[in-house]
Amino acid sequence: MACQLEQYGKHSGHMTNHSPSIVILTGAGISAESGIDTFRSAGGLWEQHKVEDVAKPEGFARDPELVLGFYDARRAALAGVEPNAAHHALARLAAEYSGELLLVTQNVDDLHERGGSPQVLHMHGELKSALCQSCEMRSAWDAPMLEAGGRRPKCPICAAPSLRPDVVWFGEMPYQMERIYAALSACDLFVSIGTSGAVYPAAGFVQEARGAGAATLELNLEPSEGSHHFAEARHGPASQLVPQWVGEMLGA
Ligand code: BJW
Repeated sequence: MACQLEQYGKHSGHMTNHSPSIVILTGAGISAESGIDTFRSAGGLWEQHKVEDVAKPEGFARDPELVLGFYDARRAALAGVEPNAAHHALARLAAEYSGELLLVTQNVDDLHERGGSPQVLHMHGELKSALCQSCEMRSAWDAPMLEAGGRRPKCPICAAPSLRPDVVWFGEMPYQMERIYAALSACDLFVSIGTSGAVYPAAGFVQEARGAGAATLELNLEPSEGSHHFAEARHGPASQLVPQWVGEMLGA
């Protein structure tokens, strides 16, 4: 472990005698080998649906049934997929690493949690959460939001039939940004896993961390749009790269 931590410490203005603090950002690529479609790959979600139809508030206002059906199908599909070696490796890191670790995911699936990660910050929301547009409260949700005959289920809190998926669409503010930026400005190492770097503000995290003196590492199938911002980049499947990197960090 010492060797790997010293390597990151060398770059870091924050490095003292403590274990380096790490911020990890994950994207759709980490769940690809579990069988969940990414967005921008060939055959990915944006080839099957127009972004403006299903991932913008205006699309939901125009055709709520289309959007609810899109998210109902993705929520139902979670029952048929399992976390892969990359999710399990990050859970192992959380359990065995002595320094501070913040796991931020852009993913709305629950594979980090099911892989054993104890704390996951879902900056783009979660499929298994409903947001009521009447009372603005959130509820755990594992059922369809579009029922037979086009009926909409009631909010468990205020009973209005006004639920929407608790996800962040384009033009909306991602969740917990203050906490994320605070962690980025204080971390020694920023690691980005399985994300194309096409969507802000997540795509700007590497520059934020690097500007604050952190070492930066990309683990992705191929160079991302922001690959050149990273001090180090490793390319290949997450199920191989992530366990290997975690092993290096833990010295085993
Ligand atoms: C593998 C692999 C394997 C495959 N192993 N790797 C600045 C500049 C320009 C524009 C903007 C800007 N700031 C804001 C904007 C506007 C906009 C934006 O970014 N637009 C872009 C089109 C340019 N951003 C927003 O509107 C955001 N809000 C916002 O900015 O609020 C204001 C604000 C201001 C200041 C500070 C903070 C906020 C909101 C963005 C919401 C994105 N929502 C979605 C949908 C969520 C719900 C859902 O899931 O349906 O989030 S869109 C979609 O893209 C989803 C994802 O989380 C997100 C990122 O996708 P991701 O994860 O990177 O997936 P892919 O498919 O793109 O890439 C997968 C990668 O994995 C690839 O590289 C593969 O190679 C790799 N891979 N298999 C390892 N086995």
